[in-house]
Amino acid sequence: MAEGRVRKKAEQAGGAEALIATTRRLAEDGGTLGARALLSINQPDGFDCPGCAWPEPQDASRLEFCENGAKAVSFEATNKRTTPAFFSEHTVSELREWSDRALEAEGRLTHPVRYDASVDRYVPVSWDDAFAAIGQQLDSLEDPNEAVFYTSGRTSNEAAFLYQLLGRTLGTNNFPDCSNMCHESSGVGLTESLGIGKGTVTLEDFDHADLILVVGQNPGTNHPRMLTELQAARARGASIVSMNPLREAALVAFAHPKNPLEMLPGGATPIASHHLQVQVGGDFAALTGLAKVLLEREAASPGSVIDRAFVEKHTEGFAAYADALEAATWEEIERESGLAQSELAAVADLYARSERVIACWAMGLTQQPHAVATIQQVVNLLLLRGNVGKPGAGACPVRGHSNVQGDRTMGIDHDPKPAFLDGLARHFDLEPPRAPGLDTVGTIEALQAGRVRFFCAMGGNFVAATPDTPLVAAALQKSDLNVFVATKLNRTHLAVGGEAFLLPCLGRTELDLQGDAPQAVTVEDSMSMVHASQGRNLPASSALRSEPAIVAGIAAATPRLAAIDWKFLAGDYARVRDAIAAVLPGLFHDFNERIEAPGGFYLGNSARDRLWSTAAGKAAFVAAPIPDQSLPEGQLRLMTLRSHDQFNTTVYSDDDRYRGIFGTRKVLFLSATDLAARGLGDGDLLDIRSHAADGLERQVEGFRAVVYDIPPGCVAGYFPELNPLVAAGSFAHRSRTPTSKLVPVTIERHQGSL
Ligand SMILES: Nc1nc2c(c(=O)[nH]1)N[C@H]1C(S)=C(S)[C@@H](COP(=O)(O)OP(=O)(O)OC[C@H]3O[C@@H](n4cnc5c(=O)[nH]c(N)nc54)[C@H](O)[C@@H]3O)O[C@H]1N2
Ligand SMILES: Nc1nc2c(c(=O)[nH]1)N[C@H]1C(S)=C(S)[C@@H](COP(=O)(O)OP(=O)(O)OC[C@H]3O[C@@H](n4cnc5c(=O)[nH]c(N)nc54)[C@H](O)[C@@H]3O)O[C@H]1N2
Ligand SMILES: [Mo]
Repeated sequence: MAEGRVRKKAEQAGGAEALIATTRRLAEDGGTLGARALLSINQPDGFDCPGCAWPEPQDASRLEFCENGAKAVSFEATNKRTTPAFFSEHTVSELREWSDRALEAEGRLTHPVRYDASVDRYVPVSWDDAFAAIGQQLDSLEDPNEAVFYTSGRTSNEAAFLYQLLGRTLGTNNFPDCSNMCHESSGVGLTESLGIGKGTVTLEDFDHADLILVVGQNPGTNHPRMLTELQAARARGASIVSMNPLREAALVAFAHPKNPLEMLPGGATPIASHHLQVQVGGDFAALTGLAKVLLEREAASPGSVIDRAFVEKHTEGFAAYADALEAATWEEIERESGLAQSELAAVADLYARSERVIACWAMGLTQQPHAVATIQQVVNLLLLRGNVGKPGAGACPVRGHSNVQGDRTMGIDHDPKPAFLDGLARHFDLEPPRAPGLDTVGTIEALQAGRVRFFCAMGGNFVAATPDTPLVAAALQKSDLNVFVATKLNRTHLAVGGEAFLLPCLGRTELDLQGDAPQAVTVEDSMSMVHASQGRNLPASSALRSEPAIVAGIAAATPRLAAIDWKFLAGDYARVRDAIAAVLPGLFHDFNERIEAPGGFYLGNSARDRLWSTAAGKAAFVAAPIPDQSLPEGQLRLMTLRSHDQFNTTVYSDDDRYRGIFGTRKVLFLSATDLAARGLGDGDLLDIRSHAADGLERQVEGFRAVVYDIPPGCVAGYFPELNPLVAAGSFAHRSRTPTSKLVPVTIERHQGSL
């Protein structure tokens, strides 16, 4: 043990040096390197990386952090400050003209401020006055459903639990969250197919898989620590198949020669053994093709491919699924997927030869119009060979925000599970509302209709992250009171409504004292491991409060919520955890004791144990015909992506070095074929127009054409710059996730000068 620790220290130092080099530019921008902070990322007694939700290895001697995690930490640990003096110098109208990047570059918020319409500025306010005004407003609502509580996935379990408790004590389930725009489709699809909306694998399964599918995901940028697993799997002979319209760096492509993949464990070696360059939205057809080959092989040699014992004992719906596969023609599979039958057959045969298969996916699947049905095709494929509930196999939706999965478990859910509400009712002696509340798309509709009087955002950047940026910004202005809890200024905070409060909070990396006692929070990663996180950095300002303290402050100032002793609860987060344990005893019994274990504890997963909490008590094959997604002549399928230098709406720089883009984010990646067909060339300036069912005109201007290896008919560009093209009314069936990955667009040469 002692030896392990010494080795860990040595590795830490080396790792930190490399990271310091890669984050030097951030320092030049005014970010502190936060070297001390970097050293405690993902350590047993440190804080959880605020980057992504990829789990930490259980082996404590294995230090895990990555370049992009370091960026997230450095960005929070910046020494720049957005003070009341800054707000006195700039009107809110003026700040609306600033770029998202410029707003956040001002650094950490330091003091609570209130919007004063008479001077069009945020002005200082005391915490007590802010809480009193917010509490009074909440108390005055005639209908609790006039209030909306948004959450972004960085919020800790403890803060999220108190936040939902506030809303439900008030009487609403209006909890839209970033998950609605993210993995909602996975939750909906998996719940119906497997009886649980979470991934079934643990990190250890990656050590045993023979084949790992990576569908619609760019781990080299968005989950860099996942590459460690993929590379190790490849090194021991496992196959890795990527399905993606792009040959993403590290996974498939070599990096731009001038820009080596410094921080990628795989160096310049592509990790994937096979690449299926599917067209945007073509996954349903591709997955149908793979399964069709498997059934054909099985018919030729019965018992050779399908795990019949598993299918019979554990599943239902196989016959209808087999019928749907038979009905699908190769002509339509090839046309809709953009892939040749031979390519699909090669991967299907590889799948049939593999004993243990993990399927990973992210936004490339979840943000399509047919996302839920497509994810269910992934599950169907796994079920065919019993690849759920055995070591080295399973479904792995790779979550985004570091605690987005935990927030759901804590009840940040517009459609909460009855058992959770029963637990709240029992423990807090209240009658929580049972009717579903507003999700993100529902909130946008309600804002536009003027039905929201109170909007609160626990983190995030609602205006920039949602579709239809300008329309949402205007709609958020219609509310009577907006409350924003945040670490940095962003576009959302400029949608001030009748009144607004901007309340600055501690970040994950910072020391959180309640009374004199340092507090730990907990988070749940993408593989259902719950563990503690404790910040060490000195807070960016002595006026900051923690998210739990802010929720408790608001609740305690709201007379109609007086039945709960909020300040007592938030005074020691162990008390919040005791309450969570009481509400969810099955998952969180002995919560405070169990987080003492290094690495925390595993929440378990029923499907992993082959217990199917579905209507039929079995895992479900879900059959559906291949959707027709053909577009009118001339339209292209736009997918909106992250660059290597951003975290969602937070843009660190205008570079995307793995894709060879420097100094601008206003680009559109297209095939040479599509450019030539329009008489356009590489580097030309374009205007992009989208086409939605509502007929509204949506356009962005002056984007530079970049010829790229992308299937003809498909184009790509960056989120959030392209969000004005995504229509709020265009969302995935059943999950209502905005379709950020399949936006029908046309392009033309830019009119006028820039
Ligand atoms: N550094 C960094 N890390 C992050 C984030 C960040 O912004 N920066 N964001 C976090 C969050 S909230 C999330 S949700 C995750 C997001 O992680 P990803 O899902 O990897 O993020 P995207 O950039 O949206 O990339 C989607 C990938 O899907 C592919 N794709 C697009 N459309 C299709 C399609 O129709 N079919 C297929 N098969 N592929 C398609 C794209 O080419 C791209 O490779 O990352 C998390 N981690
Ligand atoms: N077109 C398009 N749109 C998309 C996507 C896409 O791929 N394409 N992806 C979608 C996805 S997957 C997601 S998850 C959403 C993301 O949507 P959000 O989660 O709403 O957005 P973020 O950009 O992650 O939020 C950044 C802000 O969070 C605040 N913040 C940072 N840390 C903390 C903290 O510790 N506490 C508090 N209170 N605030 C903090 C800062 O003020 C920062 O400005 O966007 C979605 N929108
Ligand atoms: Mo996300």
